[in-house]
Amino acid sequence: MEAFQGQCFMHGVKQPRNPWSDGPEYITQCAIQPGTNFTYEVVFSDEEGTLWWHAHSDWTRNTIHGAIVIYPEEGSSYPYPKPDGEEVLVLGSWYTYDVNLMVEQDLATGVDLPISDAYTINGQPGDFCACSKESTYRWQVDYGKTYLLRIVNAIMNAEVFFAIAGHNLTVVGTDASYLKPFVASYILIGPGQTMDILVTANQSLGQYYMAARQFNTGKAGFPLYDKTNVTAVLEYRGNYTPPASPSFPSDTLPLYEDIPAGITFRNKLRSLHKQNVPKNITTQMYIVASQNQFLFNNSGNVTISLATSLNNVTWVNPKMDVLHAYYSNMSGFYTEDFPDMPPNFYDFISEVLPVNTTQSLLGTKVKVLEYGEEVEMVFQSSNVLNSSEDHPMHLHGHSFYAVGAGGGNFDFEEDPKTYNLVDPPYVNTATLPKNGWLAVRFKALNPGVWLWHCHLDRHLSWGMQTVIIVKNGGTSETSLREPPATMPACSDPPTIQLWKSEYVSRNVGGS
Ligand SMILES: [Cu+2]
Repeated sequence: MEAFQGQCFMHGVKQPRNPWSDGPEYITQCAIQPGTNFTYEVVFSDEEGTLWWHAHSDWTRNTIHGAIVIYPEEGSSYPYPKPDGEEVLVLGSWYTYDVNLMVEQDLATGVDLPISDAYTINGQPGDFCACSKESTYRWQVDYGKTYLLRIVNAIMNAEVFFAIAGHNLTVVGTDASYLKPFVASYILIGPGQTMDILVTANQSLGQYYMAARQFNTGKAGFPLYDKTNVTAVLEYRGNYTPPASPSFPSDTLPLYEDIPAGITFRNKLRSLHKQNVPKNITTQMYIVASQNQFLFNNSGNVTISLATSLNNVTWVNPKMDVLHAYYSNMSGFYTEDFPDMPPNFYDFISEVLPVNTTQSLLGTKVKVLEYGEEVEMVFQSSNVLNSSEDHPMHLHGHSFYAVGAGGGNFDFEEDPKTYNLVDPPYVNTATLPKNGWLAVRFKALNPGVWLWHCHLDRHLSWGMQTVIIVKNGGTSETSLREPPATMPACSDPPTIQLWKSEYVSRNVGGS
């Protein structure tokens, strides 16, 4: 394998008391240098189903990732009839060039970040890409059998719809947590999410496309996104004459900008059982996720640069990882003042917001929580620059309850009345909808340093992230484990760092 610098993250594995093996660069460790190694100790707890692992440095996760399958414990079984077989499909992005290099250049000059050349299923774009036709991924099934399909969205920057021609999908789990089963003709899955689906091979012997395409919630009429219809083939074993071409799910796979189809699917997710949702909230936060724009000094030229923020803070990586600094009581690497509220309130979803509605602040601001706190975070999407779009928000070290979501500005009086506090999905990633809000709750029972971020890498690279530090409880069982004997050293400056250039401290159109 070619030497690379990076580190890996077990996406969705809670790693109780063990942030040392969580992985994100500058949050819980520094990069593993080429020629060196670091061993992760992965601690599973209540996860059951499908998760995945991926690199968490620059955009290396594009190629460095894989699925994690967690079976029911010995002696227990699935909460549905045992499937006859199973299959893993990993959705990915394909770039025909060195994407990390391109990202680095784009961040240095402030322009938009790269768009993929195609999406892939198990590494192949499929029959509609000439280069892939000979090697399209094929899944062979036997008539009459029921399979558990485990789908991972490892795509860099896109939620996708997915459907199989002629076959229903029975969704039974997401993010390694069981759901009340429901039958769907398509699913919607965002970056970071995993979904477990039962598929019964009950159609005429033949070949059927499994297809996905982007769910684009970006600027209306903005044509620049990857329009690949990625396909793999579900093919029946047996004697039959193969068709000239497999059938395509054209009647069930929603179109790129079918917002109602996206919302309808998300609203179906319910935990299998009644959940113990936190109700005595001790920390309440309202967090606005926004696109921003800056003027900055790029080697003497004043340049416009894109950025993103949470509560108006654009995250800047520290030179030493937050975990090390926190554990060793070293000051100067981060501050504990990530705000609970946006600095000012405006009509977040207005179509006519000036670009300077908020001037984001560059900082390394974290939120500190006491052990055992019951937390509610309401995320609000902002439409600054008319660039509101879905944000798949992902928390490390915890799953959380996605108790509510809706359109418009969050209404502190009315919207909480719509929360599902009975059987909300228990997930590690949930979508903050375009021009809407998302409410999540969790109990802070995992001491450590944990990243909270948008799982669209273009937003992550621009700073849409923060960190929660959960303090130790009173006992050794509620406190951080000892660090491993050695952690990768923080000797080098960040390889890709926001804002390499010196900033002019005013924003576009600002006074
Ligand atoms: Cu985002």
